[in-house]
Amino acid sequence: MTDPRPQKTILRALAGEALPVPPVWMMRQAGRYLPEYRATRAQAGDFLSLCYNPDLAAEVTLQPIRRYGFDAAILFADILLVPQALGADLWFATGEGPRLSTVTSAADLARLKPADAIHDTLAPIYETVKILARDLPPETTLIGFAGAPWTVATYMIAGRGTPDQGPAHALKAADRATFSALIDLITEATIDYLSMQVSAGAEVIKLFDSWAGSLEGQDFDDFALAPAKRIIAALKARHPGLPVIAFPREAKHRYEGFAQATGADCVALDNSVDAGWAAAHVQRDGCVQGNLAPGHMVTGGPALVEATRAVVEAFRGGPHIFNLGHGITPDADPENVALMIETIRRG
Ligand code: 1CP
Repeated sequence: MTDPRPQKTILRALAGEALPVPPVWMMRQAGRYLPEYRATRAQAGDFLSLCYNPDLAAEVTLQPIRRYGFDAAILFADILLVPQALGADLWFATGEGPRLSTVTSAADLARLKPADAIHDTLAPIYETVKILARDLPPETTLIGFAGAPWTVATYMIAGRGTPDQGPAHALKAADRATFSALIDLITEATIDYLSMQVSAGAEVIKLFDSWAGSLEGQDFDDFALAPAKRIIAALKARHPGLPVIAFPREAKHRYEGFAQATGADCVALDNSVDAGWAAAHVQRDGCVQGNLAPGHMVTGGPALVEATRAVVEAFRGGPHIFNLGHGITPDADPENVALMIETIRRG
């Protein structure tokens, strides 16, 4: 009889196993801190052309795996491709981040496409997943992803990234029906999009709710928790056994109970969370991911080694996937990433 347990380290941690050395990957591991990424992006022309070019998107996904041997690869794409597939205009102004056409009324919402119309635009992404499922080393887990509905909605409503998600909170207060309908549309599209990623070969799904921290009380229940629960239930119904990582960034005390309330197999922690607290209150329910401060990838040195060991130590008693608390920044030194991995693996 073959052993039914998953063999890849990430899948073992997600199944609840405490491993002697935690598996490791890094948010934004394919990104501007790597010279080989910058070269491939230049070859593609611009960021969106890179996302929609399956060969080049697969290439940048593989670059950090070749360089560092991370335990997981994350599909190279962006959470804002879903709004674009729903009919929003999307462009990246150089040095200024993303820009989108805005959704601020029922009339704007009515102009968007239905959820099941996203696949023409997103077909190249499924192709990237297929290439990766074929070309990744056998020990590397392939993670697919999408933005959570609230976070995606904040960009669709404001037309850009915002420090306090003000425009989204304003629409929620002024016209809750339109706001909720937008959340529902994104939720439906996200289920279809992620399901297609899994069918193409993604082994794990991660849901990024980068702005969950600005939802309070009932709003957190309605717009962070409930959509995540719906997406996870639908995915697991279509793909039994699929592991899901949820990242309700800056959820603070609401990290506690998030896995149970949503059905997520793992909760990713940002670096504002005390690791000792999270071991007692979040890891109790299952796997956690995180949560080294990304600034260490810029500053390095003995402080990086010490902080890396502290994270490993705090989560040693249960299932843990080592990661940063947020994405690595473009000014990071690739040598510091190597030092972090060496510290995790050699102790
Ligand atoms: O110039 C460039 O090369 C673009 C920089 C960049 C990159 C490398 C953007 C623009 N997106 C990405 C890739 C990306 N984005 C990935 C690929 C996989 C990996 O991690 O290596 C993923 C998972 C994302 C997810 C994403 N995009 C999130 C959620 C995670 C997070 O960082 O909180 C968000 C909020 C976005 C929107 C976005 N896309 C890009 C930028 C600069 C932003 C943030 C905009 C803002 O709010 O200011």
